[in-house]
This record gives sequence, structure tokens and C-alpha cells, in this order.
Amino acid sequence: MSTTGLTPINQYTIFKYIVVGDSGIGKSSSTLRYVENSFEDHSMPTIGIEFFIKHVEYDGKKIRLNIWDTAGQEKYRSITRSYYKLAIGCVLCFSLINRTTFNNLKDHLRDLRKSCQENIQIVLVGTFLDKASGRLASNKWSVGSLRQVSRIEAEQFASENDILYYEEVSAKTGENVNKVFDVLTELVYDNFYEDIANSNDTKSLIVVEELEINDGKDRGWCCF
Ligand SMILES: Nc1nc2c(ncn2[C@@H]2O[C@H](COP(=O)(O)OP(=O)(O)OP(=O)(O)O)[C@@H](O)[C@H]2O)c(=O)[nH]1
Ligand SMILES: [Mg+2]
Repeated sequence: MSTTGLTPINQYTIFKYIVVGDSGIGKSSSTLRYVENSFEDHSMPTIGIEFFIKHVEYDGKKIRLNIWDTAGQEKYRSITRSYYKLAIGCVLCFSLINRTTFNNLKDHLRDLRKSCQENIQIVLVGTFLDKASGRLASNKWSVGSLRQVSRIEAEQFASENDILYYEEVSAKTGENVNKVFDVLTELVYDNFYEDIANSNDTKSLIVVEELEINDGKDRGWCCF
């Protein structure tokens, strides 16, 4: 029983994630698949930024993921960049069936390195796996495949840019979507372990928040 007379309190560690990449490559669809396990065949482009919450558990700790899904359209770039601050995890996306979106990764990465804190954890994700048939671990793929970027090229880009993890996903089928976010949470947790242990430090990027649970809804949430 709480001495304050309030209902029992639950403690959450909060990680702020951002989802970044060109427009129309399935950022919102992948996020929605992860958070709600749903998919829409004809979704609208994101205007500015959208916010999602997902509760997970790792190493016996309750973690709330505040996921900011950014618009890929150039005209929103200055708005979306302003949300990069305080993010500790990033899902950096390109489309396996659109080479331009792969070529543009370096620009997104430059923005991330400029606006984010130094040790943000980044995972690289190739989307539209269901349409990129002929998943070959080589620079060649089967005739008729829509794939324009090979796994090897993407892995090479990741390693050249100090990105520890690469995976290919389909928001449509759900393949590998949970895996990507789970790995990001592991990377963030392991990298920020000290911060989590000392989260009373107000400068910490990890927020530990106490939420009253009395009607099944989260209270007192903060958007950072
Ligand atoms: N077949 C297939 N279609 C997908 C997949 N992911 C997204 N789509 C479709 O691609 C279109 C664009 O997806 P969005 O998730 O809105 O793309 P976005 O990256 O969020 O785009 P912006 O919000 O403009 O940055 C939608 O019509 C989706 O239904 C996928 O994995 N497979
Ligand atoms: Mg979107």
C-alpha cells in the first residue's frame, strides 16, 4: 500500500525511438505492424510525425517505448529533425525495391549524426521483403524480382557506418518486424545499462516514470 494514499504505482523505463527514411517505404506500416500487429494496403503518407507507444519487458524490467514515426517527405524534414533530440534508438529504413531510397541513406545518417546524441543505437532495415523475391545472399537475384538492393550491399553499408544490425522486413506479412525492434531494445538496454541503473540523474536520457494504474490506462505520461 502506498504511503501517499494513491493507488499502487508501477515503474517504467522509457526509451525514445525514431523511425527514419524516405517517403513511401513502409516506416509507418512497419511501426503499426509492431505496435498493433495490423497492416493497411493503402495507407496515407505521414504528416510531420506520428507517435506510438509499446510496452515491452527486457531483463525483468518494464520498458515503455515512445516511438516517433517521422514523415519521409522532404518538406517535413526540419520538423522531423527537431524530434531527433533525446532519441536513444533509431530504425533507419530503406526499400529493398527502390534503390534511390538506399542511396539516400547517407543523407539520413548525416542528419542523424548531426542532430542526435552520440551513442544513439541504430538498426538498418530493408523494407518490402514480400515484394523482393529471390532473397539471395549475393549481388545477384532472380529474374523478375523487384529487388534492387542485395543483402550483401546493405550489410556492407551497415558495417561501413558502424551500424551493428541489419535486417529485411515485410510490414505486410509481419516477417522480421518484431525481431528488429527487439534487437534495438537489446542494443539500447545493453548500451545504456549504467544510465538505467542510475536513472535518478536528471540528465539521463533514460526516463523512469511512475504511472498510476487504476483503470487500465497510463497516466502522467510524458512525450519526449
Ligand atoms: N507489399 C507491401 N506493401 C507495403 C509494405 N510496407 C508498406 N507498404 C505499403 O506502402 C505504402 C507506403 O507505406 P507507409 O508505411 O505509409 O510509408 P512511409 O514510409 O510511412 O511513408 P511516409 O509517411 O510518407 O514517410 C502503403 O500503401 C503501404 O500499404 C510492405 O512491407 N509490403
Ligand atoms: Mg509514414
